[in-house]
Amino acid sequence: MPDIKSQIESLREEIRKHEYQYYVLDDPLIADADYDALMRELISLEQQYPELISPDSPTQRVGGKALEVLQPVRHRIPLLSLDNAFTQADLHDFDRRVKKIYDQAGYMAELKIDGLTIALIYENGILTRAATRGDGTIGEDVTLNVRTIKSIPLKLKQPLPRLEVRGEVYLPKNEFVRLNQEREERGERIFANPRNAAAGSLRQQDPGVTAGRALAAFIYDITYIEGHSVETQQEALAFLLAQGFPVNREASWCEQIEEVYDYCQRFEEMRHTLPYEIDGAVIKLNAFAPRQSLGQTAKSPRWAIAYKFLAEEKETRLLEIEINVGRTGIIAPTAIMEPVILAGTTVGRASLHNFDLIKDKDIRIGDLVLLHKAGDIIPEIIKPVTEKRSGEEIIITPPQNCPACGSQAVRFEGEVALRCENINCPARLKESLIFFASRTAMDIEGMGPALVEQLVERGLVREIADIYSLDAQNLAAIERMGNKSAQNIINAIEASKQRPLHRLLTALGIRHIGAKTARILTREISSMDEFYEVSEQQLLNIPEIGPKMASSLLSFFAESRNRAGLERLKQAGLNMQEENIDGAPQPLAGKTFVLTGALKTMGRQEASEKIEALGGKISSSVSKKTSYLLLGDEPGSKYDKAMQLGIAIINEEEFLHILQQYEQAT
Ligand code: 1X8
Repeated sequence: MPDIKSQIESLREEIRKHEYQYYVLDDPLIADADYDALMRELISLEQQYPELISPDSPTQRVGGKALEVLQPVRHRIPLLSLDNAFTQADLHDFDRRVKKIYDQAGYMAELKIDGLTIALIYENGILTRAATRGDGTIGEDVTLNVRTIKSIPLKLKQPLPRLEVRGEVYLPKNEFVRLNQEREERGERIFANPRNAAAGSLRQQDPGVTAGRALAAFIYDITYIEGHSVETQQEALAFLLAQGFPVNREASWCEQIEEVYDYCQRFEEMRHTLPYEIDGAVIKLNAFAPRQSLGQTAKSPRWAIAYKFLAEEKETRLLEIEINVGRTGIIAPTAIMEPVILAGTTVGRASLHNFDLIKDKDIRIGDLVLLHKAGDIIPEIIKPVTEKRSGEEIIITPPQNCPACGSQAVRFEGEVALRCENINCPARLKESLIFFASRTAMDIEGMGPALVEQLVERGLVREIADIYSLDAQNLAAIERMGNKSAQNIINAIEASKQRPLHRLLTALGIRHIGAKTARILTREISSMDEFYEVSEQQLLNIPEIGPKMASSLLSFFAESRNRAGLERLKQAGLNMQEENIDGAPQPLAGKTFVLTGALKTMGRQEASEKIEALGGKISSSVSKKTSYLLLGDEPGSKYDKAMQLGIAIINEEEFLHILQQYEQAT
């Protein structure tokens, strides 16, 4: 038994180390699959010896029952807010006030993360409580939810008697975009910005929901410590990092306030290139000693200040509303506006998501509207500028019918979206075809939106399988299409018949079954015939497949219209098998590639697919396990890392050569 106990504990240490490397340092030492294997081993041991399970085990992040309501907690040390600075002069004022009390300057300039403030308490090195800021005095207990955030340590490197820290939980920009896309497809309300999305995710009653949201965190302050002493903010950040906390790496020591101002300007300019949203910088007197004597105002300390960036908002005119029908039948309004430059790009369109939102915000055609970018990326109308109305503005009403096919627009209970339910709707058909032919799906070159529009308008394609009945003559009849291009497209269509099953499965656009899931499915279920027969249990036995995906697949294959469509595709000669099922060559099996910089002949996605098709793996960062670093133009820090570790570095030409060598075989 002591043996098992220490075996389990050392396995946990190993896993914690890899989580730290991956989530905090962004520098994994092992491949995902190897990490998964360690986790499985630990889970299996803990199943055999349940008495040895402890709450700080990496397996215990998601646990506990869904709560009725979040419990209020009082902060022992109130969480103060910060005074704001907006100009260089404000920073100088701050500097003067500080220097009156403490003459040796020296500041830490840090990024101000636009997230949700949390306070964490560790007792004897174990995370015992996490609370939201609330009003600064009373917050909410979100311990179970915070435990699901992988970068937050459940156990510190050192078992300090007591440590209280403060930080920000946030949703990375790309996760925000993904989450909203998903919600929109499901007809659900979308989050206005990553901050709201993070708040909504953290204040969940069910930690299982939080765990699915890919929240991240930065910890930036020690509010109380026992068993160790820190004298400066710089030391504090280093100490936090060493204890396993995610610490933002952009913090910078500045001797003078001028440097602080440079820092603020630099990050105001490059804020859009960061993967998370920031709304300013936080400037802290580096030394802790004078904090006491500097004291605080009613609600803010005098030793720190927040430099706020200008909100990037612009006014522009709403010209008209375009109504689009998506692949899944969702009827969504888009605002067409006079183009303006916003956060570095020209913006002339913004999704309005649904008609409830237009009504709630009272947006009218002809309005001047205030525009910003949600999550720093997605253009969004904040509100109409009602003071500047002329009275001529036109109120927008939801359509009664699908704008493309005229069938009645319906709204399901609990959804905000309007939908067209006609699966033969030409607008839905067009979107389905564009998706079917797209690069991640059947990859039919030349079959983009313009051609699809023509094919559907001319009645040449009424359902997906019709693509495979087209001939060069049909196509040549289309305006501005020469014989040559017609023939090229026919060749591309012909070539698509040989695509592996996972691409066809992706192309069908079944809800919840994207490219990645399709690949996972076809590893286990390798022919279309098997999909016809598959049971729910069989699907659920695949670890990555959840009940929503399973039920979506089953209902797709149960629908006779879908089966008839698939039958026509089969008759047309489409491959209905996954490649490599009977040991087709996988020459790159066991090799891990990391890509850096841009390639000339193909996109990163395409390069990744090609590597995977040959059995290789893609990893996002260089580690000892990397077999090759594929070097494109303007490589980043991965190059230096690979040099350091002595990883084989190949250029694009060499990569193409490897592909050529093997590709014929598969
Ligand atoms: C709020 C924030 C602080 C920091 C980063 N992001 C924030 N949202 C930081 O100190 N680096 S400090 C702070 C506060 O004290 N209200």
